[in-house]
Amino acid sequence: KKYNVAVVGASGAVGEELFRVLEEVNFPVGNLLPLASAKSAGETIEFQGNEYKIEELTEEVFEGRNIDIAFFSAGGSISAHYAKYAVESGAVVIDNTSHFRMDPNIPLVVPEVNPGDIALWKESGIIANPNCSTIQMVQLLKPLHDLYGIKRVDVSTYQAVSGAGKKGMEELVRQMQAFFNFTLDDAKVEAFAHRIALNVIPHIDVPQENGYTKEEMKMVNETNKIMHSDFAVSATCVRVPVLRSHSESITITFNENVDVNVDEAREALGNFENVKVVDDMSKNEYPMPLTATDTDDTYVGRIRKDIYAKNILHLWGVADQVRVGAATNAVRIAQKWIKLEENA
Ligand code: 2RA
Repeated sequence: KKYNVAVVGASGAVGEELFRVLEEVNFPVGNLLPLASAKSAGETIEFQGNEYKIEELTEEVFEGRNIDIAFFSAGGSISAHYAKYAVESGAVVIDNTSHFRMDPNIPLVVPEVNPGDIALWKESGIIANPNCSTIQMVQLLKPLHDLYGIKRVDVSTYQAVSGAGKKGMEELVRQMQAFFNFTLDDAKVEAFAHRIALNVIPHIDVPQENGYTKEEMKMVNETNKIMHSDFAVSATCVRVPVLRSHSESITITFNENVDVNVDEAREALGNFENVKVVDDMSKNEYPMPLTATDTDDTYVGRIRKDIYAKNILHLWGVADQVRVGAATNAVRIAQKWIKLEENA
């Protein structure tokens, strides 16, 4: 059976990656409907050797198109307004924005972690895709939570500029060009609060009243919703001048009585679906953005026990956030949704 697929945000960084992932996994696409704002409508995209014209996203565009699966990735306000029209037309919406994530009636899914939640899609017609930095973290937390029971997580992220979309990448490249032209001081700052070239910015998304940023609070709230847990999480989210793939330094405190065995933890991580352990300091082997970019795996290394407390483990995780943290996760949700429908 083939499935008719719409992609809202077809000209964006995640939209473009979605087409690539759908092609690579040989997704059973029937008709394809690429959608975007009026600005990008009329542009073409290539999929499986054919050219498709991007159509303008309107309230009526889904009518009579028999769309089965609609991927939304064009910003929260677009999903807030248009997702219902896709649902009313009979499609399941897989939404990559933050808009629906914390709605108690909408499942928030990382297929390796909480695939069972996909079945709740029927309540709203929507399945939410978590934030990129949350997805790659819960893939590492889940096997360790099952093994030892987590009490608290402290994470610092090193997030690539592509997390802010194409404009983030373009800004870093433009500023680096300016650096080599000796004009960096005059380079435009638009995508981030400060210059990102040769800098590090401890500020991602909107500041909240509690002193954290929205990105940091996404990591706190989404983690416990996905994992059906209630442990403490504290995040510091930082933008770094890397084009692609987010890195995370994660400190995990397990329940009081746990005595962490590093080999056991490493084995649990290595056996987890779509996680790869790269961890041999004697050979300078640990994951880096260069390791993860353009792959569908989440990499983990620098796995080590705390020097002072037997129930604390430190590790370093890296994943391509455009793929694992967005497009690939969305496609994996769709694949599981298809299995569920076909077995219904
Ligand atoms: C970022 N988390 O990296 C965002 C993208 N979803 O800015």
